[in-house]
Amino acid sequence: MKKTIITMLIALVAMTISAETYSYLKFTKTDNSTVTYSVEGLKLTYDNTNVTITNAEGTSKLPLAQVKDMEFTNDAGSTPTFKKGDVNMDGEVTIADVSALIDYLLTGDATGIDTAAADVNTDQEVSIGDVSALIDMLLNGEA
Ligand SMILES: [Ca+2]
Ligand SMILES: [Ca+2]
Repeated sequence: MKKTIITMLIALVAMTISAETYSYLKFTKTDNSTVTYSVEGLKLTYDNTNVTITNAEGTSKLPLAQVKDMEFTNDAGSTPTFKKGDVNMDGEVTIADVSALIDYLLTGDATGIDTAAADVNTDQEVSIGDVSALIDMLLNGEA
């Protein structure tokens, strides 16, 4: 039921994007953290699992189950905590993120997982390929 409401909410926002005069689209997650996206070039798509946010800065995904609210705003708010490869959202990319990513792939449990950050090779899906990409990041000192 909740998912249906969120889906309708997103559909509504997607329809009204062309009429907006705001600079940012802010998502509030179920843990009350927020992510803010510039509306420049903004495009929203969604499926049963994720909402995909594309704008001039790139593409991110949010699990629908984590979306509590979304609104347009002119306030950039807190800097998004998104960091590629920081799967467990502790602010740094370490071997623990490889472990968290593998756990997520095995269990499908996204609790405590940033699935946008987990798409390390940015092919729009979280898969075993991202484990390799994440390990490469760590080995190459790019983390
Ligand atoms: Ca981490
Ligand atoms: Ca990927």
